[in-house]
Amino acid sequence: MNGKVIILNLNIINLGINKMNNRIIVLGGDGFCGWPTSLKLSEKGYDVTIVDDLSKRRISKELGAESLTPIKDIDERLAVWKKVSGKTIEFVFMDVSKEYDFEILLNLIKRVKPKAIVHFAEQPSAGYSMISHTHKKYTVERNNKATHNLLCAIVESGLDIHVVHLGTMGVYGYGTAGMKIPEGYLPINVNSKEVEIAYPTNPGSIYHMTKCIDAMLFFYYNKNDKIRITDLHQGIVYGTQTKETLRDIKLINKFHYDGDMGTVLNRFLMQAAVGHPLTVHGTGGQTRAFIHIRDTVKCVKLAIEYPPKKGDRVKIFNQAAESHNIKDLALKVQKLTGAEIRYYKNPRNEDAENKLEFTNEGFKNLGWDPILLDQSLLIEVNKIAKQYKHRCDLSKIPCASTWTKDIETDIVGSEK
Ligand code: USQ
Repeated sequence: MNGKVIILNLNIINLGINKMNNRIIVLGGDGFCGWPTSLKLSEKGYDVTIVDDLSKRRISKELGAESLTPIKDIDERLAVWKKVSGKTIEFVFMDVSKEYDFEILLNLIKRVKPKAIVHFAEQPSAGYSMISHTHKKYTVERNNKATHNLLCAIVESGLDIHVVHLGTMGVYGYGTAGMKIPEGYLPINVNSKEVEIAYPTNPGSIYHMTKCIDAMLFFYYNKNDKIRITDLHQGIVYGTQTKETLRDIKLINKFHYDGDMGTVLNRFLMQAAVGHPLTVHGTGGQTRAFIHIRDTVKCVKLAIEYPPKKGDRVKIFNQAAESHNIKDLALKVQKLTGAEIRYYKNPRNEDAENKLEFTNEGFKNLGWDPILLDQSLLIEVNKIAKQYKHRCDLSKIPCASTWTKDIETDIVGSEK
């Protein structure tokens, strides 16, 4: 009698384990957002497989500007993670944008049968995408083919897998039309009936354009094949370290500072650390959305935990904590460090000044309490930059790419 009860209980336990799918594939898991996200998911008990072709490392070499922080080989990173956490992350070297890797991607998906695939595997820089026609074509081929191959592979696998994609706030072009930018859908009135349309896109670079094209691919595959998709419209990320990357110096996250791959706030803090004037484009009147890297990983985890149901439309979150004006950020960094601010002729084709308001209720309703910029966060990034400033090549600081051929990036003013 007792024996029977035990067998029954074991069956229930087995059923529970089999039903609980904790497997996640992270495409682009070696990158600035992908690496700390993979570690967070692994720490939280997910069984993580990283897929990456290490192309960001190749691009750093091409630009002659490695990460300011020293990044270990992926094998060493993963071995150190195993040592400090006791957890194994599988690594698969693959370029998901390439036709010759499609079968490998499909077989991987069929083998792992993940609950979700997080898609970071795209060329992430607006500046890099504008360097030349070669870089424009590379960015389109890379980003849109990667997304399309992933969607095709999921359909082909016949599995019900949630795609969590890292998009950008920049798909909307930073104009607010007098209202807060909604999370993907805009209610409008047609013949006295309220309907919702996709909020209009207005990309400001080839990179941003690829994210708009991704959105179209998502709408189609969601409609036709019922793929469950969450698109994260992320703002500019600042910060470097997360709880997990801090666990060993060899797990440290990337810090791009150069004019093409680096983003504005981390760049200003690093410029202050090496004694370079802060490189404000134009008047600095541009307003952008920002998020700390620690919140990036939190939001991706929340997106995985609250997937859309089968048949739901594409779910869109604005993954950004707050807006900041570029000049105000430069003034904050100047106040903290005493750095000189320099105004450069803007290398980009963008509005000299804009307001930016957006809603981020989606994640807040799921319990997200956004990290807001304060002095301690600025000091934290500035400190890392100071620690590794010997690795900086000063000649790589100014932005090299221009949006159109006739732009020259002269200095037009300064503020001490
Ligand atoms: N800027 C400066 N000085 C600099 C660098 C940038 O004034 O040294 C200005 C730019 O002209 C722009 C703003 O700061 O007006 C933001 O530039 P950025 O290079 O920090 O960011 P961006 O090119 O917009 O792209 C970055 C990430 C991208 C992400 C996007 C979010 O590279 O992956 O999708 O931020 S968002 O901006 O919301 O579209």
